[in-house]
Amino acid sequence: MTTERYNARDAEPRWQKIWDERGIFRTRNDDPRPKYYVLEMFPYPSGRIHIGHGRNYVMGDVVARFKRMKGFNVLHPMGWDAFGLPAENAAIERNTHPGVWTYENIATMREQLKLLGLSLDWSREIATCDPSYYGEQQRIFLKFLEAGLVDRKESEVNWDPVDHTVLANEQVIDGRGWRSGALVERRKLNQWFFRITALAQELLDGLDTLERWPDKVRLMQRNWIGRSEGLHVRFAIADAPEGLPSEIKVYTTRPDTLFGASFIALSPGHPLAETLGARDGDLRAFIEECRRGGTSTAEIETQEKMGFDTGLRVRHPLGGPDLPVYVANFVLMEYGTGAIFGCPAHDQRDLDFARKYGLPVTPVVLPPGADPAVFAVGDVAYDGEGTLYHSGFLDGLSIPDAKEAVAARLEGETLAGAPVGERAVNFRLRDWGISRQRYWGCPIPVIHCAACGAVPVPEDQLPVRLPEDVTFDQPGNPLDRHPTWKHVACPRCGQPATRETDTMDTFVDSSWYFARFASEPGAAPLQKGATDHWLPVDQYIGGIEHAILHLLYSRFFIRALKTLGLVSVEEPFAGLFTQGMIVHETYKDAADRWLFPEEVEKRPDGSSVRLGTDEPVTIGAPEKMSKSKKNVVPPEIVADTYGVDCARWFMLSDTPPERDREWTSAGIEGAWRFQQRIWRLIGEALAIAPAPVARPDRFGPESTALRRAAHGLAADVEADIDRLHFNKAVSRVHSFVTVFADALTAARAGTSAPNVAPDFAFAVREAARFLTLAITPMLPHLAEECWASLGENSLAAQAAWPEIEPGLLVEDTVTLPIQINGKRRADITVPVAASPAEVEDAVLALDVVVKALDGRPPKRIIVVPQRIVNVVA
Ligand code: ANZ
Ligand code: ZN
Repeated sequence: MTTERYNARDAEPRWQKIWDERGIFRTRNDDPRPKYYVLEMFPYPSGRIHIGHGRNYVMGDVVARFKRMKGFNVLHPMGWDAFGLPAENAAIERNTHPGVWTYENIATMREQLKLLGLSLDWSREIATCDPSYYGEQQRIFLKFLEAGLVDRKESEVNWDPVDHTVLANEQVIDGRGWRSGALVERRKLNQWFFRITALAQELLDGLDTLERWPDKVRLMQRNWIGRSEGLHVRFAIADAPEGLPSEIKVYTTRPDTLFGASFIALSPGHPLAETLGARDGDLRAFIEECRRGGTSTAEIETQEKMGFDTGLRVRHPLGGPDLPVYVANFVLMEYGTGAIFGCPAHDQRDLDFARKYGLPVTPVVLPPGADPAVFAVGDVAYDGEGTLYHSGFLDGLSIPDAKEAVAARLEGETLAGAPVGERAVNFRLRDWGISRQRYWGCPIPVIHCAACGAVPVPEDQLPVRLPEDVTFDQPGNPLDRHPTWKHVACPRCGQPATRETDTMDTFVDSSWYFARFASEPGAAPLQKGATDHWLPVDQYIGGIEHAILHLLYSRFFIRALKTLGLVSVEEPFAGLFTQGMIVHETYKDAADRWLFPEEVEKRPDGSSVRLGTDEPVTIGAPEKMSKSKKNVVPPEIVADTYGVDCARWFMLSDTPPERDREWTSAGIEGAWRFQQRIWRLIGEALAIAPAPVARPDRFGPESTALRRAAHGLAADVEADIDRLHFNKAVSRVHSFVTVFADALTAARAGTSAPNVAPDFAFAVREAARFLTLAITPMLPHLAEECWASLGENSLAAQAAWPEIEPGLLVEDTVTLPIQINGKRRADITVPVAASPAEVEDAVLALDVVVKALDGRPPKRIIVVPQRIVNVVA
């Protein structure tokens, strides 16, 4: 068979141009077909993409193309998460404007994505740094503000004392400012917050409805929201000095351990700590010390425990001894009441603290089976189950019963006329601080007036645009330094006022972009008709690194927008898939410098050298592709050598999509060979059956077998793609190609081709069509080429998924157990259609049966069709 090789370099751009010219991936909102919305997390325009970035887009594209073939009106858009710090850093380094850098990157990356042959509706493309996008975001902010979903409150930031600037968490490296190297301090600033905690319970409950989300992600969100049930307990301060409050309120989830309490600890940010600090220089210095270091919870939790004895004592609410009051660095102001009682025997942090400051360690929970006379706590707190002891009226109770007993008792006690104990629910979730002291973000649309306070920018003055003429030659926020931008008249009283110079966290930008895509190009964002039509996103695909923040913030946004009547759904993403990464081995030269894969030559003897030299190269383990380690493969190189279909095929094959996949040249070459094999096979099919054949009335066994395989292929690939089991879909195609090739070989051997029987010719053409359609979502360019060569004058991209004849999927044989005198002796496989007489003949011919009968005829033989055969010898 002489067929020319498939030339991807020629075919791929050709088909992409045709798709583009015919606008076949543009989606209309008034299309009557059922909707399907598939979205991959939109990229940050950081520069160039490498092939590792492509995996989630390719997966989304397979789904999009498949759903189109299944008759859905598919929305598959793309945009750019375009605000953020790297653009400012680039602006500093290159002395340019962040917008210039960003839009250049967008242009490059758009072309790179197009190279992958993604079926995207580019007409809906958005960049979050576009005033039409962020202006709408300002409108949403003001609606949230009006609805009470926005707060302004003091909160701590990372402060660089040398550069005099606020640092983002990622700019704090080992506790120091990234540029100045100065030890970072914590400072309090007035900042804007979204009140995500107001929806904590809803966000938690909503997780139960997300059946098409990975359990892992739901669990991560559940933990992040961190609901706990506990008790507020008010401790009276003994002989409270003048000017101090008379009590301290703590939050505890372990009221059962109250008899084991040995101290009270306040957060350094607790109002009482601050009041005491104002009177005591040593305490003030201690609080200052606690302020050093970053603001992240992780950092606070890993610091060594430190405390300061305030000298205050509180009364034990159940009559135990008085407890000392410390200020301690491990108590967070933002959680519970910012104060705790410490029970060292049953909490590790409290134990570490108690050991350091010589406080009593009294176990009150006895582990099952432990001897109360000898049980003691050493360096490890006991937080398991057990029975209360050393605890007065609680002795002998289980932990849950003791919790209940303490809650009931303290609810009944009073202090200054109010109950001592009150049941409380707490969430770990914090309000979402959105203020960033940066230029390249969405300006917060508020004006500060000395007389009127924080005044919303009036609707008709939106968007509040970023000024273009800014400089990055000094540290700090250019919006703050700009000579004119922030000086405006108060919209309320007309007096001189200043704009808010903070911009929004870029996570705000990504919390609603999927809703923006619902509008047709040119139409206003967040139109009810459009969002009602498209939301929720049916399939969202992205990295597990976004399991918590991005997904939680988006869920919050949609719920908040729903409360405001702006959308109708409660959850943004009905289905979520988190894909694994593409990894690649790393290369280093003799001088320990990273090398790009294309700079390395692998020699047949197994050694590796720097290309064109004899310099040895050290090969490192496969790691996530990253620019810094140079283990990246640009999509252009793949497109030029093998074609992007090969890259797509490779990324989908072998490994389940949620796992990492190692990029190897052997793998991509394998994909290339297989692509050629499909192409040859279609050519061979055409040689056997050059023209369409009318459907015959009857099919012979060879034709039926081939048809079964082809229909099975379509059914299996369909089921696999529906479950996102792309690697299985790939392996189905592999198996089918073998079956198909064997069928053609057998046919050529048996007949003087092309004089094959019409039923076989029909089956061959059908198989070629089915194969082409089955690969269309995955190998869209090759599929178009095959489709055209089959004489179709439509596009494969617009073809319908094959119609499967259910009859051809039914198993055509059945395996029956055979009992001889009531004992199972053998199995027999017969055609489903075999008559009882035929089955009887086949059974009687079996060796076991012949032996058992020993020449005599059977007394009886009972065939229960499709079930069992009984032989009575
Ligand atoms: C006494 C106690 C005894 C506690 C014991 C634990 C074990 P979850 O479950 O995560 O809600 N806590 C309360 N507020 C805190 C704050 N602002 N900073 C640091 N820790 C705080 O955690 C609740 C427990 O964390 C509370 O229960 C409290 O310590 C501590 F054997 O109270 B517990
Ligand atoms: Zn005013």
